[in-house]
Amino acid sequence: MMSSVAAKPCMHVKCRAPMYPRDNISRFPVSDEQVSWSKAYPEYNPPDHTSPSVLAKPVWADPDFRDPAFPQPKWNDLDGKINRKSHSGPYEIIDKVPRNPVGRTGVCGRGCLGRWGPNHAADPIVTRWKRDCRGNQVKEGISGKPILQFVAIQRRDSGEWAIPGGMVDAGEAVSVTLKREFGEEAMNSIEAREDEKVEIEEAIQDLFQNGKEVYRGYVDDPRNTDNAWMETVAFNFHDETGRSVGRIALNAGDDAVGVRWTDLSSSVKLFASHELFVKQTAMLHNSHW
Ligand code: RP5
Repeated sequence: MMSSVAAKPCMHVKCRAPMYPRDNISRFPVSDEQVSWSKAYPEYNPPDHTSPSVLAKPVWADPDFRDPAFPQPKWNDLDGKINRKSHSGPYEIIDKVPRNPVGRTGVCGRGCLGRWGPNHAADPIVTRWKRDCRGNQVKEGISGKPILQFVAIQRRDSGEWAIPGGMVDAGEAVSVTLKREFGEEAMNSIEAREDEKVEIEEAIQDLFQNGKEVYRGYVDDPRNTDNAWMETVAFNFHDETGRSVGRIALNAGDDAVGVRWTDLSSSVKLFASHELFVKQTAMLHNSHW
């Protein structure tokens, strides 16, 4: 197996956009030079924002641990069924809450993320070779390399194209999250007929047996804050012959409003850090990028 991309990013960009997504909150401005916590920024005064949906205490959200009424969780550790370990190594606890390991984001609190500290996700990158009507691999004109395609979904929240990933539930194995999210978002398994469900299940079961990890670590997700951030493990599942998932009709479901096979190239624009994960996948297969 190839080694996946190093888990220690030193910069984030998408989580410093002027507006915090969904809630219409302005982020405190943070330039590239002001990201690092080691750089003094005495004027830094980010809004403390946690979305009403998180404050409503759904099962996937933590309580406010800044309130002494709540016992402190096991930071940097497995906390019951909740994984509070970071793929990037130990993070700091400042004023009772975790601090973003990459640096300032312009917002503190949790925003719309449920967990203080790392919020764990998993991303399935399902690929096949692009083929012409005779079944021959299509090569890109200039690089001469074969073109890889991956399954992209269009996110309901931002309209951006993305890998069909999702949050790892408390106590859930990453392998289960990968299959569940792909089935729900790219094949609409939730609304499929029983006979369709069997076909989807078989195709996914077969293909998802042999994945290769292409990334593990911090995600530059627009929802990140100074105290809560996304992390993921991205796996590539490759359908070499195109006869497994490659031949099943895609059907957007759950949090996705669109789904399609997308050619991999450096011009692809995706949600959060997903371009990095698909680039790693192209490198793995020595395909056109
Ligand atoms: C990203 O958010 C991850 O890479 C993953 O794709 C996604 C999980 O969040 P939801 O799609 O469940 O909102 O950071």
